[in-house]
Amino acid sequence: MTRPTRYLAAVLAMAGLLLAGCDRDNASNAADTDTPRANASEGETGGSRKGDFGPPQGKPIDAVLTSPPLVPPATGRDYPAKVVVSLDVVEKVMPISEGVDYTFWTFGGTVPGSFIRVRQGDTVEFHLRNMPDSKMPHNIDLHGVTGPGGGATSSFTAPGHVTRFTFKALNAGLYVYHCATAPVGMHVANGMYGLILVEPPEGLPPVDKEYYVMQGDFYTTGKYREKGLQGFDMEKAIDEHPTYVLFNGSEGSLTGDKVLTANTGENVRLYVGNGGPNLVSSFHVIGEIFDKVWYEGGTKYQENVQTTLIPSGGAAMMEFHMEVPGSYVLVDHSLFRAFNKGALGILQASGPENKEIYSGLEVDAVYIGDRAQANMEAVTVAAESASTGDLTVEQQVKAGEALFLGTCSTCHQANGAGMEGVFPPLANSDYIAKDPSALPRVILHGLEGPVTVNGTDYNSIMPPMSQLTDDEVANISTYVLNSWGNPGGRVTKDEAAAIRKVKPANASAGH
Ligand code: HEC
Ligand SMILES: [Cu+2]
Repeated sequence: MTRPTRYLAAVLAMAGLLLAGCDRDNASNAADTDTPRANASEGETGGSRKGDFGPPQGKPIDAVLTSPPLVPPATGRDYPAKVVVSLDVVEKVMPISEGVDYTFWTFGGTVPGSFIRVRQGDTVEFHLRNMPDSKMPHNIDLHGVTGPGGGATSSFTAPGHVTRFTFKALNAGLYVYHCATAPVGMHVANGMYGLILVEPPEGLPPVDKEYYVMQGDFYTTGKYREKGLQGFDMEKAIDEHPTYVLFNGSEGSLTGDKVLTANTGENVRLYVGNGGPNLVSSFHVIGEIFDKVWYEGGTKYQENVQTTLIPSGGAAMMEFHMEVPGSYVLVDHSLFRAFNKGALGILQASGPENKEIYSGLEVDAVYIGDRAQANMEAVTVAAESASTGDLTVEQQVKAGEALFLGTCSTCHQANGAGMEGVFPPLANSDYIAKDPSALPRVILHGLEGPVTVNGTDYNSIMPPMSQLTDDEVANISTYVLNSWGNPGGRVTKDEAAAIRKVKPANASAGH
């Protein structure tokens, strides 16, 4: 831009701002950062000092609360009201992964808890009701509250009791709420967090779809995907070594038939929180660029963002326009969390192909593998039979097949044929026929250096897969033994456990 045009643009931008009144978004959107405007305080909202719009007007309103991934409708109000929020604390057993149960402590019966939406200047009358069958007392600290403890000091609630406190929502923004009863970390680790949106007085720009996603880290006594009811592991929590890192409290909460949906041509806004208690999230949507991120849940937005950092106890809003149909994968880009601890969800966009923007040819499996599908029932069935002591070879084979597809097939191929000169075959393998116990050993400890399979030499590395549970190792081994001309037989969980303890000389060093 030439000098005069730029000057004109700045003047127009200022005029636009005056006309728009309190449209604060324009402030961060100023095209020319070297104009005086950018340094002035016009973009400020006044924070809490300007957030009191006077006494509540009209009749009290009952807040609409929604369970994730849904978001309540915009308040649509241009005046401050008294809003009554009634939130139930429910302790309940729910699946944390396929065939894995966990005793969650929840706000509203879900993890994360119910989404609350109010307007800046509203007076919120908060009722916290702890269900009579709860075992623990609980309270609530809302980060959108101005006052000691954010409500926690006024809301200690024993089982079967209700407490009430009132606050004025002085600051606009997207805020985390959580339980703050000792041991606080444990209450949060058990799922006690959610989001409250305090809309700015003019509301947020309308979009086509809004979704609520919240990350949390979980600490179970068993390994990742170890079946059955799992307890909370305080040691792992203190060491910050989560077994699961999840969106919306359960592996698969946003995959399979629970994917988020949108159409091409639509604008999508995500309200994303991080309950922690320990980890910071590098939130990313594979295949999308955030057109706008209201980073840290505040008032300003950044544009054209790939990955946004969401601190524990923090939140962000992000908006993007859908151009190309297909699966967009929500991840914590600390990738082991996504692919080995569960922090993965899917936004499915429908609509006609748009080959000018993307050539097409979608292969879900590239990123998602077995993480996307919910059809791991065979694994659950096998685990249940194992616990009752009547696990059949057939059940092991079925479970092993489902697991093989996500774990081994990338290299050895789904039909066990391997890849010439690179990955040895598992089909009709004389290496396996010679010593069937090689299977669980290679799976758990990897393999490195020269090996000859069916007359062909390989000299490569297979990384150990010791992240698998003993059940999983036993089932995959049994599946391979009973497939593609291999000699048959079975490997039990106890055998797998014994082999895990002994590291052979030719194991891969990556253990
Ligand atoms: C990242 C690629 C990769 C994955 C995934 C992988 N392997 Fe391997 N596997 C190899 C390579 C490479 C070798 C040969 C290692 C060498 O040269 O020492 C091998 C060797 C083997 C062998 C011994 C040789 C043979 O063909 O009989 C077995 C058995 C085996 N793998 C089983 C498995 C099973 C079961 C899984 C899934 C739990 C698995 N592998 C996953 C790459 C892989
Ligand atoms: Cu609690």
